[in-house]
Amino acid sequence: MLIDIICIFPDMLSGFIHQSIVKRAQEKGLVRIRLFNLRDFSFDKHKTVDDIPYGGGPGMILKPEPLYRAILQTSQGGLKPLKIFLTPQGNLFSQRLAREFSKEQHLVFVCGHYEGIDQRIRDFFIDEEISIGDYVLTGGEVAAAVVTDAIIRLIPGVLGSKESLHCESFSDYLFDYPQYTRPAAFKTMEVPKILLSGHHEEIRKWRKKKALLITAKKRPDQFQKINLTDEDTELLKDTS
Ligand code: 6GU
Repeated sequence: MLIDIICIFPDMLSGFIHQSIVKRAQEKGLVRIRLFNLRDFSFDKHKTVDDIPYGGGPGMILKPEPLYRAILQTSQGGLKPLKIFLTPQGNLFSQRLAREFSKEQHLVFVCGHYEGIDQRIRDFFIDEEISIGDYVLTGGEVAAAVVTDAIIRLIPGVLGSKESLHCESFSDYLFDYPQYTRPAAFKTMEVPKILLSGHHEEIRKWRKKKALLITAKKRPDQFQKINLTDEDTELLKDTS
């Protein structure tokens, strides 16, 4: 998979793409991330990437020509990429979208800044608009990191066995059960006895029940989407 990010502050993303699991995924050849600095696609002597809005008003707008050239550059050679503009006006990003995007061969993220980008780029060169939540960021770079992170971890082979994904039906809407590590007693606080028992089947059930209860309590909307198995229903009946 190839992920291209077009932005005006690539330094905001260079740390992210060279750390941890994202770095390892690239070293394993499972994903390649390229950062494109929009200024490199501005040909005037001041490397201008923005201008004042037609019709007046505050703020600056990213000019169409550098964006067009950068988008064209990312599309050289390969198949037609999916081009995504990051904006608070976009469709809300979700685990479902992360799964869909993780199946693409080539993604291009365009990060906005200032008051926005020239509408003609959005109308003619962008396939999808994505938002990461109902709040306003100063630019799309942080959103690009969020979306890229969520996508990369779903690419087969990216997570090692240590961090491996739960099976899909389990992970999609269900939160994790509570986790503990040593020591078994920390100050006066003890780890639930069942986890020290060595009874694997009882531990599995305890965890499943906790995960269901935590999800129901914290996110009833998500809990509604879970197809409960007979075992789940039994576990929830038992109030002990
Ligand atoms: Cl994708 N961009 C910006 N600038 N702000 C946002 C966002 C994106 N998603 C939520 N807020």
